[in-house]
Amino acid sequence: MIPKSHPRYESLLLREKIVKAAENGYLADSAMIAHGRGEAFDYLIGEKTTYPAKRAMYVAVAALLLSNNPVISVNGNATALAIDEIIELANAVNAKIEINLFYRTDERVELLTTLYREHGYKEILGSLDDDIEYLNDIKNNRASASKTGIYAADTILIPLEDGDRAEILKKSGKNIITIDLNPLSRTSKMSDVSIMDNIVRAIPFMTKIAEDLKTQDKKVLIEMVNEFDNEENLKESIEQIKINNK
Ligand code: PTJ
Repeated sequence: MIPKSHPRYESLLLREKIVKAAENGYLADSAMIAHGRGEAFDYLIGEKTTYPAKRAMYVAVAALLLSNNPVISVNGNATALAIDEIIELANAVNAKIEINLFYRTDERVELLTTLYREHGYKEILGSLDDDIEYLNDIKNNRASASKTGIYAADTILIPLEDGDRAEILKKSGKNIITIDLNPLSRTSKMSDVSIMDNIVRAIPFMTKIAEDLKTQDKKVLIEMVNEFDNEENLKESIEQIKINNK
């Protein structure tokens, strides 16, 4: 039990979630390395949501609301840190949720499917009995996608995604949104909208934004998406790291 008075309480709580998920068997072997990298970047931004991240979140939610078939792709780390919040966001923007693992094993897929169902999300895609297709005709796990989910999606939110998979998704013509604390990652650079923030802060904030943007005129949302420049926003995100550490 971590005392609330501990100066690194929030961060240690997230570590505990990751450790527990590893014990439960649904994390990738390298999940802790990925988490540690995220922690380091979060430290550099002062563990706070920056202005460019907020701007990217508004654009991301607008894009999700404008989409015909938006999908949130989930892996072990994202699930361990924010399963209930992901389900809430999916409901708020009317998106599907699909399990899509970089290090895919049937056992992990099965454990994650059960977990989402236990948390009240019955229609989880990417389960073992789902209909799978391959993106860009690449017949490997990296390119596998649910026929009614990612395969048919126009916009996909890919939090904490590996660069190889992000590239395959991008090449298949999808509109890609990522949440990645590393603004220099291939995934961040390749995405249409990159949110440099911790998934535990970003997802609940995006759900709040969705409640606000849902009442807006469609034209306003289109304008928000069209005016956004991801490269410029990433530069500003990197600038925030410098400003925070002066
Ligand atoms: O469950 P699987 O098999 O799909 O595997 C999941 C991981 C995350 C292990 C896999 O996708 C992977 O190896 O990813 P990478 O290449 O390590 O990239 C993950 C990115 O997420 C890195 O750029 C990290 O900085 C970032 N990251 C880690 N924790 C967080 C984060 N971004 C936002 N919030 C976090 N809490």
